[in-house]
Amino acid sequence: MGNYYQPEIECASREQIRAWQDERLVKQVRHVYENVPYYRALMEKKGVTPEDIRSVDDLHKLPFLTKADLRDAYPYGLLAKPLSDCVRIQSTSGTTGRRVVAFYTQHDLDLWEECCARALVAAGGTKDDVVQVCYGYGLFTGGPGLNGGSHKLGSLTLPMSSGNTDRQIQFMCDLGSTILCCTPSYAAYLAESICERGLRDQIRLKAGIFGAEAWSEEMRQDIQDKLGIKAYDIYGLTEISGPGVSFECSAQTGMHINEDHFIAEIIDPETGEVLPDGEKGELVFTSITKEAFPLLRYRTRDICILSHEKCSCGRTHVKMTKPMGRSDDMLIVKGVNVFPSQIETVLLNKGYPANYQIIVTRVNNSDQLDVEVEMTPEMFSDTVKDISNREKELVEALKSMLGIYAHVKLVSPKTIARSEGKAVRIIDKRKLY
Ligand code: DLL
Repeated sequence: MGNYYQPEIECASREQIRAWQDERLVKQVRHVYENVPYYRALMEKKGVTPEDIRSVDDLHKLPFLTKADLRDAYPYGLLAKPLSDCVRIQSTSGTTGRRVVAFYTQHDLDLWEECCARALVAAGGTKDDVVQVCYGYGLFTGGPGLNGGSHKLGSLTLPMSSGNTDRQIQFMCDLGSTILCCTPSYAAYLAESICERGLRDQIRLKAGIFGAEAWSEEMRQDIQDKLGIKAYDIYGLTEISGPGVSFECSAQTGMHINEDHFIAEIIDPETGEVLPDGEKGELVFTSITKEAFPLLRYRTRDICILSHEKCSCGRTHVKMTKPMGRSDDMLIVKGVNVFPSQIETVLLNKGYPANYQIIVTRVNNSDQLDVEVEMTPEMFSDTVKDISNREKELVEALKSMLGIYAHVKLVSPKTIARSEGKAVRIIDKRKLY
C-alpha cells in the first residue's frame, strides 16, 4: 500500500520526463533487440540497429508493430523474458481467431497496478475508499487492473466482476461503496436501476472510473446526474498492459498518459508519418519499462489528438482526447471486440451471399447487434419454418464466433442496398464519437 499521487513523477518538468524517456527507450530497444527475434528481424529489414536509437528523436526510425504482428507471433513470439519469469497472462476481449495474449512479470504487474492506482487517486481515491470493481475479471484486463490499483492504494476492494445487478446494488448500499469501476454502459444501467428502485439516497458513491469503450459527454452528464458523482474516463489496451495507460483528472478534459512508462505518438494512419501535437491521427505506443511484453511503436488503431497544454490539476503528462474512432473497422459491442470480417466468415461458410448489413444500436444503455442477411433465391423459396431455423442456426454460429448474441434477420434477395463505391456494411447508430 502506498501513496500513489506522485507529483515528483506526474508533475515533473517536461525536461525531466524527456530525460526519463530517452534513457528508458535506449535500454528498452536493446532489451527487445536482444530477446525478441521477431522484432529484431523487423529492425534488420528496416536497416536499424540499437545504436541508431539514442533518444526519443530517433523513435521514428523504428518499425511499427500491428495487431497482425501479434497474431503472427502468437503466442510466444514477442515475449522478451523467459516464460518462467512471467507470472500472469491476460487477453483481449476479441474472440479466438483474433485473440491477443500479453505476458507480465511481477515487475510488469506492479507498474500496471501503479498506473491504475494513479487513476484512482486522480478520481479522488484514498486508502479510506471502498472501491467496487464491476469490470469483468479473468482474461479481460479491466477487473484485474483496477483491482490491483485499488489494492496498491490500500482501499477496501470489492471484486464484484460484471453482472448480477441486484447484488451489485445491494453491496453498494450495504458496504457503502464510494468509487465505482465499470464500463460506462454498465454504469448507465446501474444508475438507471438505482433510480428506478428509489435507492439513490442509500448509495455513497462519489466517483466512477469508466472506460474500455467509447462514451459521449451526454452519457457522462447523465451518469453524473443520476448517481450524484464525478465520472472519469480511463483508457488502455491489453497489448500495452490494460486500463491505466491514461486516465482523467479533476479537469475532465482528456486523459493523462503515464509518460514515464509509455511514449505516445500520433501518426497519419495512411502514410505512417508522425504528426505534430494537436493533429488528429492514430495513436501509437512504445512501452519503455515493461519486461515481458514490451511493444515498440504499437499501432493502436485508435484515432485521437494529443495535447501538451497546461492542465489545471498540475500534472504535466501529455493528455489524449477520448478516442474519436478507429482506423480499422473494429467495433466494440458490449465491451467485446468485433470485426465485420468475422461475421462475413460465418455467413460465407454457411452458404450466404456477401450481402449483409451490421447494425449496432444502444437500447436501454446496452449495445444491440443486428445482422441482416440476404438469402439466395433458393433459400427464399423455403418454408417460413425453415427460414426461422436458418436464423436460429446463424445466431448460434455468430455467438460461437463472436462470443456475444446477435439478432439475425434473413431478408429477401436483392433487398440490401448495393453501393457504387465501398460497401457500407456497418451502421453504427450509437453516436459514440
Ligand atoms: O478495454 C482495457 C480497459 C479496461 C480500458 C478497463 C479501460 C478500462 P482491450 O479489451 O484490449 O482493453 O481493448 C482496447 O478498447 O484500443 C480502444 O479501442 C478501446 N478503449 C479502451 N478504453 C477506452 C476508452 C481494454 N476510455 C480497446 N474510450 C482500445 C474509448 C476505449 N475506447
